Amino acid sequence: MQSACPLNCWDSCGFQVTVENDKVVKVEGDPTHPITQGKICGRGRMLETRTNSQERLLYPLKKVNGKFEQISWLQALDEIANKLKDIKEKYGSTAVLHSHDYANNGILKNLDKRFFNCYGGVTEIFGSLCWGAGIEAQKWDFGNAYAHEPNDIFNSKNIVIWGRNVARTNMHFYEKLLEAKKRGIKLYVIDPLFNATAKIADEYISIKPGMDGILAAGIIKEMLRLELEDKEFIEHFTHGFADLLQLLTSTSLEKISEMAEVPIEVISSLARIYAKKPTSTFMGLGLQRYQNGGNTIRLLDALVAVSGNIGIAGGGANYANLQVGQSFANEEVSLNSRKKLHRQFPIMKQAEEIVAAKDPEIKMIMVTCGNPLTQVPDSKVVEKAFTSVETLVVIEQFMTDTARLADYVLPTTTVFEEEDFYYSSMYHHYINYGPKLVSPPGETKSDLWIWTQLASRLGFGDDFHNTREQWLKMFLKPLEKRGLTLEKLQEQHTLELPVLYIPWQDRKFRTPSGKFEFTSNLGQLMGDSGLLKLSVPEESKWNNPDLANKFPYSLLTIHPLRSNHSQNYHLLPTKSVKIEVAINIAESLQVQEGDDVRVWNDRGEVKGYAAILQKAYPNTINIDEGIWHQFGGPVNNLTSSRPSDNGLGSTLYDCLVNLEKIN
Ligand SMILES: Nc1nc2c(c(=O)[nH]1)N[C@H]1C(S)=C(S)[C@@H](COP(=O)(O)OP(=O)(O)OC[C@H]3O[C@@H](n4cnc5c(=O)[nH]c(N)nc54)[C@H](O)[C@@H]3O)O[C@H]1N2
Ligand SMILES: Nc1nc2c(c(=O)[nH]1)N[C@H]1C(S)=C(S)[C@@H](COP(=O)(O)OP(=O)(O)OC[C@H]3O[C@@H](n4cnc5c(=O)[nH]c(N)nc54)[C@H](O)[C@@H]3O)O[C@H]1N2
Ligand code: SF4
Ligand SMILES: [Mo]
Repeated sequence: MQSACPLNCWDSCGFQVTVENDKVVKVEGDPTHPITQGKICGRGRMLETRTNSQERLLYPLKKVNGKFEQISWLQALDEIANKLKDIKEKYGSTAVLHSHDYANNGILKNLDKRFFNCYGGVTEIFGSLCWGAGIEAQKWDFGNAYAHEPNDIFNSKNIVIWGRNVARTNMHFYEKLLEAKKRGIKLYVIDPLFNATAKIADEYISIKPGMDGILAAGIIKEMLRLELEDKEFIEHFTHGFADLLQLLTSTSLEKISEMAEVPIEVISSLARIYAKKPTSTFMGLGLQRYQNGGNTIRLLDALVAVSGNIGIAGGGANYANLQVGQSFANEEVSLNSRKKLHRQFPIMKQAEEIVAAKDPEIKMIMVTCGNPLTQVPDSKVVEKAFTSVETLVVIEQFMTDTARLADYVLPTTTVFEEEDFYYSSMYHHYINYGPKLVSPPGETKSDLWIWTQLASRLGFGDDFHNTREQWLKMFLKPLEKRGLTLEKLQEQHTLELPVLYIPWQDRKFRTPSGKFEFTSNLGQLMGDSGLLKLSVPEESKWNNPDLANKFPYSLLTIHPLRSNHSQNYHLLPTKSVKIEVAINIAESLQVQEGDDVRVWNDRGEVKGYAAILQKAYPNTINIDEGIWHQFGGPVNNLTSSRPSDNGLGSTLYDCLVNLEKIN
């Protein structure tokens, strides 16, 4: 039976699921899906294991004297609803915090917003650990973050991948890269790690973490020296070019090469590649999880603009594709007007904010689709915050590190146990239908059922009085006039959304000036100078030489191959932490493959075994993210909760550490 992958991922795959006796027995790719074409990754296949796992949470749990006890749904819902009522009366609704991420791409998962709005407005989190700095950057430059449709890369002469681990995180794009190579299109990969995508590149450029913006500035400078820029585009469709020129004249190419640690010949060759149009640029999310992350993406956008690769087939500054999520009636469905009180904490700093909150203090946290104890930076503070509140409610499928701390754990369904449709605003623009295929095990209930039950106890049951079908139709409302109806989706299982295949082709940018902005008006409205800068990571020898002396290595914590974040570690055989170290570190500390090592900084430590990276950028370490406490994690013991330059992103990879061999 056809279904869809719900995971937070670039690819949003179509599934073909085998069901026997009300049980999912196999998950494979749907060969009829226009983009994903029958191939899926191990994380998709493992949704069968997740669904059937003996470790699934099956009953509501309440912590009594430090131990979980099974309780009835009636008791759980009554008690939680009463607490919500009491808190609202005594302290106001913003004494409740809703902590979440995006573990499930189902559209109905967005109904949590409606619930909290109808309740009166809770303390919400804003920004994103994932892609926040870059999204904001593209809003400043273009007015929005739009990508070209996937097959447009076959119109490129060159493809440049900056910090996207395509083979691991975006497998259908990888398939397209293989095809592009067959067609003679040249592929360049810029990354501190020699990853699986770098292996198929025509040229791999190794870069020091956090220095991509400086490199992009160097490429622009060289392009101008060689007079290879697109003068016509710059003159007619951009704003603030004089400011960019001034920035570039303030430094020399030699200085840029020295800072970025990229040879001048490589910078010069990249300038020629960018000028040989069309060149498409694909940015990953790795390179913007730094203090200078927003500015980095802005300098890459500027390079794409100066080279005239915007709004043309085979070009583009491809980062995210927000067109997809913007297709639905999100605003109307969420009933924002019901919100009476309003408070927001930045997602990366939620823990500090919880601890510091006054007027009102945070009395209760409700966690949905997220596992903050492993995923939010600076775990020590996160643990302190989540244990400090009177009531923690976690809606979960498994007993995660976050669920362990809860006062109430509510067991929820997986993708195959409820009807929804799924989409991702990261890559392609097709939505996929996922019918209910099997009965939920034990007493598991969908998130939507939980909201509906709580709503009726809190006096806004009427606002939740809809069938699933009615909810799905509400979200699809704006698309109906184009014939994109629920019936059609149910019948065809995947539908193409009406998006621009080549964004900005009309050169009408959604910025205040209507132009591509090198100097951002929106940035200025937000209190920034709006100017492009030559900024570097916070934890670096330039910004913090003492720290760099004490902690000489850059720590990356990239996404794991076999797990979506923390979701599969408990179901996989390997349980200890692999610490990948650049060969120069291993040599200088006499660390051999498999040796036990400790990584630490002022925030915390992680222990594990060493694996040596032969080709990584010198002084770089990587520990894949998502590891549970019981297996030696989380890596966020080491990371910082500082926000990115524009305030909306995390700085998870802007992290200096030290390493030693242990016995
Ligand atoms: N297998 C798997 N796939 C996933 C996920 C998963 O957990 N597992 N998660 C999904 C989600 S939510 C997301 S956000 C995406 C993320 O997808 P990606 O952006 O591909 O992955 P990340 O792990 O965030 O970024 C890692 C890449 O950025 C590089 N990098 C780090 N710092 C720098 C830098 O300063 N400059 C440059 N040029 N490169 C740098 C890393 O070496 C690595 O190759 O993946 C999605 N797909
Ligand atoms: N150090 C470091 N930290 C990172 C990152 C990094 O690269 N390095 N990446 C960041 C990024 S890009 C992201 S997107 C975040 C992801 O952060 P999270 O989304 O918090 O990570 P997940 O492990 O996917 O956790 C989601 C939890 O939701 C549960 N869940 C799944 N489906 C449902 C459902 O339908 N309903 C409910 N209620 N729960 C469900 C899962 O069981 C799981 O425990 O992590 C960020 N944290
Ligand atoms: S995790 Fe991503 S690549 Fe894997 S099956 Fe799901 S959508 Fe496809
Ligand atoms: Mo993400």
